[in-house]
Amino acid sequence: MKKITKILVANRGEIALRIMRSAKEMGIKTVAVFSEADRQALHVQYADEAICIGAPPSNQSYLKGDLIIETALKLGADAIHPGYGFLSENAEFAKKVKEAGLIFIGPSPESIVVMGNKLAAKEAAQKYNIPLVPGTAGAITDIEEAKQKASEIGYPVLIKASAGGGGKGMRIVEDNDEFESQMQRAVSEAQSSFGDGAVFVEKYIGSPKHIEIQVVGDTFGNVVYLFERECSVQRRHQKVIEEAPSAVVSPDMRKAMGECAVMVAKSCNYFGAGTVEFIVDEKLDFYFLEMNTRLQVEHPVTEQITGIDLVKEQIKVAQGEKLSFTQEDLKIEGHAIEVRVYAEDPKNNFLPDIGTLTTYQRPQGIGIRVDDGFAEGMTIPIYYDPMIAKLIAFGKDREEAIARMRRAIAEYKIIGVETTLPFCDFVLQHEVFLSGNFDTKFVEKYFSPEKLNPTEIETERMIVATLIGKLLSENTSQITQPVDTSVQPKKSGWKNRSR
Ligand code: MV4
Repeated sequence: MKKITKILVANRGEIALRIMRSAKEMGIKTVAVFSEADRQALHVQYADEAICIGAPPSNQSYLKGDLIIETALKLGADAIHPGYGFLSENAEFAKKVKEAGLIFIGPSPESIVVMGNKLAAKEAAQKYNIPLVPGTAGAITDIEEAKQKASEIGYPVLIKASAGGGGKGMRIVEDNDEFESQMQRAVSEAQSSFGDGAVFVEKYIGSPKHIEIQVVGDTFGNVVYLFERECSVQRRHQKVIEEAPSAVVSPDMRKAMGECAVMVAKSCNYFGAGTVEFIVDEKLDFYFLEMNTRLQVEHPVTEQITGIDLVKEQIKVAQGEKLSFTQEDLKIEGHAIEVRVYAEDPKNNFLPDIGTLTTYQRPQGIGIRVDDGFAEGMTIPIYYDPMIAKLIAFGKDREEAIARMRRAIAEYKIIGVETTLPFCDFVLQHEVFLSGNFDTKFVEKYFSPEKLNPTEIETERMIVATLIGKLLSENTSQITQPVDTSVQPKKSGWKNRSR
């Protein structure tokens, strides 16, 4: 067993910082790699050493696996943590890290390969009698056979790409007549996006909930589940709000899903932190969808309710330690919610709104955690994901967590870019969200931009603008008339932007 002494973090932004914090607590040195766009970034400042690896576009920096491995060797790092995104689910990279004599902080390349292929994942899960959505056992090769199968399953069906994920290469088919054309579209999309045209058919679950289970395994074959995260509030396959535990999952259902998730992990000899995704129908029947072989964006809600530092566990497992807890040691305490704060304009179809954070004041106080990678005055680069921060609220129960989150959203002051904070607040006060019983259609069904109230700051600005307007346009004899402050519009010129 070789203790890790220095970790190269092959990532940027909040997750790079998140990883370095746990490393620091463990007395492990850190190396940051960064692109030319991230010279001033917080992960660069925080690391013990930092090295520029290339131009801003990801394929010239954060995706350059060979260069990153070379850098780790040169600086004497003994392990690489890939974070999420970028190289995190690249089996080839994981293998090369290992071959270079370094530790990959994540599962084996073999686990990544199996779970990266949806058909292989379903096949592995099937051997353990995990519930799967009814569908074809393998890739479609014969169109008539596939149509026959679709009729047996019953329309609507869903055609999915085996190499896909996040909704890419998915096609809903309503009836027999459109099967062939939809299938051709799915195959060509899969081929062009993933270089693998293999597709399969599943029964289409109309309004599913998306509930996932966090698992952690060690290299001795021990695997435990760290309960569920409810991730149904999403927009175009982009998660918006995540929480743990789920309001609809009973203790029995939790145990059943947890044990299924552990078996899925065991089916591919999994070690490290991973997430097993399920869809759940109206009857609360659950079906295994896929496994994500990385640390996920929303992992903090699990950390908050279990008290487990998932990054620390990843590092311990990677250096060959046994899990220090059993399933019986784990229990849920309280309730945690995470909202993702994106530099996107929810009033304008969530258009990315990159720019400089002229004002950036984080919320504080009891039950609040902010995982971010920015500070006031920094510019959000155009090259990467526009997520500014993850805001996490924790309370003794769901109600308290929601109240804390709404208070924190009100405290969060971001000027310079539009953010998804007002949209998150809209969700948090919605009766359907408050009921706890919502599905992946929530945003589609209930959100429209008019639902957003102007923020306090915007309201103030509008009142001032209206007053000034009145004063300028009216002659002095009319000034004694009451001023109408009941303004709705938000004309673009009123926004304080520094771009
Ligand atoms: C489904 C489904 C309905 N029926 N499979 C979307 C991304 C990929 N992980 C699988 N996805 C879905 N698979 C069947 N048989 C609906 C979705 C889906 C979805 C799943 C999880 C979270 C959000 C979603 C949004 C739209 C569709």
